[in-house]
Amino acid sequence: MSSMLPPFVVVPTYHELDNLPEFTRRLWAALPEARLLLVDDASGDGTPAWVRAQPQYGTQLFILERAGKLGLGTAYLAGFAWVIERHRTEPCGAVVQMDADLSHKPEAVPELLAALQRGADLVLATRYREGVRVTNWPLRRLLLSLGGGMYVRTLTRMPITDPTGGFKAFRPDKLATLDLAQVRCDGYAFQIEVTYLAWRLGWKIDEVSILFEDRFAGKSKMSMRIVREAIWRVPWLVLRGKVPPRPLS
Ligand SMILES: Nc1nc2c(ncn2[C@@H]2O[C@H](COP(=O)(O)OP(=O)(O)O)[C@@H](O)[C@H]2O)c(=O)[nH]1
Ligand SMILES: [Mg+2]
Repeated sequence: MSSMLPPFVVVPTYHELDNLPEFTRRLWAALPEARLLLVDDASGDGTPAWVRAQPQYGTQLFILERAGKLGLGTAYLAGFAWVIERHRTEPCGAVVQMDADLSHKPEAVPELLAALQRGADLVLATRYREGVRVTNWPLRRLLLSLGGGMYVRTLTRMPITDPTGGFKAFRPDKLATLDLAQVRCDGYAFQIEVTYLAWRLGWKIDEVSILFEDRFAGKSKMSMRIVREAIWRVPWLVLRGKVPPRPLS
């Protein structure tokens, strides 16, 4: 890890203030140099004020404020664009995406970064490669996630054990070449869409096993709308994939 530039971590937040002190403490304990960008959708819980009161604000901690709840997918797209722009003048070693709720453990980030250093372009944290490594999740959430993964593998043929996961690390130069303007999905499907675009472009994708725990505080923003979106978007992605995605020159 020694030779790697600090990573930039992008975290969309919607009502996650109760998780942020613990999340940031553990992130910087695991990776003292990491930069963190929160993309907050007007949570109304004081997230921006909390961010500005932190000693790391402006050097390691940044916030992108959006006007309202505009969705996880567009939050990531805005965050990626911001980080890639900054990467041009102040390079980072990786772009990491994860939830704020501590389901994705900050302590696992170094393992994702190590896989990038071994040559992967995109590293996916997987809950399902070594059996089922999920704790405290309602059975219906687990079955939905396992069934969703099977659905994605069957339709897309991607050999990925956990294609709906939201904990990933990208090689920044690679992410900068991805045509994110064509991304249409927002919830779970967003995670699938980005991985599918990368896979179709022949990126080297690795999976790293993690233990996933249900969120530390607050409520999930998962909804039936997100499930319905994923159900129809996966075959849609495959059909669109018949036309090869264009890398940006
Ligand atoms: N900015 C923003 N963040 C969101 C939105 N929806 C969810 N999030 C955040 O995205 C992450 C994943 O959402 P979460 O509720 O944990 O989904 P789950 O892990 O599938 O139950 C969390 O950090 C949420 O706060 C949104 O519309 N806008
Ligand atoms: Mg979560």
